[in-house]
Amino acid sequence: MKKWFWVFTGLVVLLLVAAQCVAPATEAPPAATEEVAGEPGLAKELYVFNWADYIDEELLTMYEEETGVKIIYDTFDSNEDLLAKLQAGATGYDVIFPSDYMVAQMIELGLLAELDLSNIPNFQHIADFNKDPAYDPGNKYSVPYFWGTTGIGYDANVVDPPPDSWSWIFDPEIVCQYEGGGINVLDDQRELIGAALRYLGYSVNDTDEAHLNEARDVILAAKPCWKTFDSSGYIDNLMIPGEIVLGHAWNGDVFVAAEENEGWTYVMPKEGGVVWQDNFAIPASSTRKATAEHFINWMSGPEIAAQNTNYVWYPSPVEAAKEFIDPDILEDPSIYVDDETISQLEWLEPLTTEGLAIWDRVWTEIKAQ
Ligand code: N2P
Repeated sequence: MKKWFWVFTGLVVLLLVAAQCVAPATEAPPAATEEVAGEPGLAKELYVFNWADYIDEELLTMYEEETGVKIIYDTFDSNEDLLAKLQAGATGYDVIFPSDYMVAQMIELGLLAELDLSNIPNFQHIADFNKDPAYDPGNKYSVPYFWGTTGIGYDANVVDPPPDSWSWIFDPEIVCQYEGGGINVLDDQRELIGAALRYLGYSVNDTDEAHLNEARDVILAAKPCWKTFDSSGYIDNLMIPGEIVLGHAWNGDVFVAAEENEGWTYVMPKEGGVVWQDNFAIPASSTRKATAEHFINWMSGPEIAAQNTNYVWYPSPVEAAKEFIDPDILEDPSIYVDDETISQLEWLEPLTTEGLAIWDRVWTEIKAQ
């Protein structure tokens, strides 16, 4: 009996040892820069941080399927929000989308990684108008993503006559007629104060304290009759009939709303507004730079960039994408704006430290009331 006991125990031990040899070792958590099996040199994950409603998310899935890289996608509300997150030490992001003036500000602060454009061969397809911008000469830190304008969107089924001026956003006599269904303004410091400055006949980059106080007073007089302050969820609201009928808006977003309700129309006020360009950039803190460059290159391929424009209705800086872009988009002068219109618009420029302090105070006063 004893003998059989030992034989049996011995067999069990042998089996356990053998099983141990074939069983996979427990995996250690992946290091940030661990490579994926499929594409040599690519990280397992990529953290992408973009504006809301600003990509055809099917492209993210396509990229994941083609490369095996998993994309962790998140959104921010404004350039200032993006900057605050990076400055607060959010080091996990690999690809971010700052606008023109914010690229300049981030370069100055040392927050961006220098790009190796030889890893981004699709850069060759970027149009002359979009490349080598004043905010980043030689595109050392940024690759153009989309560009566009900021003006007024309205539902032509409700708003009549058609707005042609910023007074439709700032004159209480007009604005308060739409108190119920409803006006939205962009919750964006540079854009909203900039629009009020333009309404008053000043530059969107003005730092004169008296002018900024005037802009604040214009905003505070209209504010009680505005329904919402929103720049990230407002496309959804534009799609709900009667919810929002008029607003301060980025052009592409109004065209997306028009897919649901064809009354939605975009107009540039006669006082002029903002022309801008948003960009891919890599935070200096990214540990997955090669993968980030690979993603930027992939997104800038002509057919991919065209699919993205066909979804978000913003003009692509990728010249070679044009042949794949829906003609309705390509031929719309409110999307592919002509040079003459652009010459009446302004780019937002980085402010001086003193100027920024006044803007910040005015913005705080606007938000506090
Ligand atoms: C799209 C965001 C546009 C960004 N919802 C404007 N710079």
